[in-house]
Amino acid sequence: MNNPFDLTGKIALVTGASYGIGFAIASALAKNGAQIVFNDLKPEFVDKGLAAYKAAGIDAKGYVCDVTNEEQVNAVVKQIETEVGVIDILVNNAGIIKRIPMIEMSAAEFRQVIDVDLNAPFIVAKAVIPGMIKKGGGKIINICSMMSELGRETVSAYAAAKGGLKMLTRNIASEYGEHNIQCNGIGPGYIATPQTAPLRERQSDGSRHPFDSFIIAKTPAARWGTPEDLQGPAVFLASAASDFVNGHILYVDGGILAYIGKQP
Ligand code: NAP
Ligand code: GCO
Repeated sequence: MNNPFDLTGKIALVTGASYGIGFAIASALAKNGAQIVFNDLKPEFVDKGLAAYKAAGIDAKGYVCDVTNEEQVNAVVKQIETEVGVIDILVNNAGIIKRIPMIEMSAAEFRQVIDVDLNAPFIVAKAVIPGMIKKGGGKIINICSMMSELGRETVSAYAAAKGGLKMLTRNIASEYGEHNIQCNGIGPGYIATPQTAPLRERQSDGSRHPFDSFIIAKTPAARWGTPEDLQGPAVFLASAASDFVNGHILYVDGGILAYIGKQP
């Protein structure tokens, strides 16, 4: 039996992958044989990402592209198809969060989060799927969240976007499964990246941030996740090992969603 996790010959686009979760996932796909292409908002971040991939021994290709801009996305996907080849694997990773109490959040701020976290995965998937259909199939992985299932104070826009992304994932799976396209989600728990750094900052007296302690108590694994915790699940969903897995959100959360939380 061939190695079902082998990605040799596959072209993988990972959005927003200069660092953080995207970089970790792209690195794992590369280590399993995929050719990595990634984008970021600013040339300096693309350059920083290229240097990081090179340092990891990965020959990635980087493109400057705002995933919320359909014209830019369509142009970059065409450029990738010309310069590298038709995309086999798409990881919709790029995302932002704004932590603001809902009644204090402007509609523009709400829309900005929806734009990056929900509209952009639609835009990029729409640009990539026709090539996948012509090629005979593909893999789409949308990076969802605990907030695809749960709410909490100050993250209304993010939860709305990630809840919508869960259903967009299921709908792409439903609409394009007959073209041998599998679309699944990864729902990371609380992962130590720049995005969650404010939630882990040490207090002035050197004690843990209250939210840090809260997450430790809510996680059976009693730790924050690392981007590397997401690598195996991503390789699984990007590979032939998951050819009959479609419309599934794989939560990689150390058990948070199964657990009521440790008694204080
Ligand atoms: P991060 O450290 O903030 O990195 C986000 C990446 O997305 C950055 O490279 C950023 O580029 C890029 N990006 C943002 N807006 C973009 C746009 N309009 N166009 C192109 N790129 C854009 O976040 P992370 O923690 O690695 O999270 C990555 C994904 O996982 C996000 O979708 C996030 O919602 C999700 N997630 C994170 C956690 C967690 O605990 N960290 C848990 C669950 C889900 P710039 O640097 O140029 O801004
Ligand atoms: C927050 C965090 C979370 C994580 C992640 C959890 O403020 O609650 O940023 O939203 O980023 O999405 O899965």
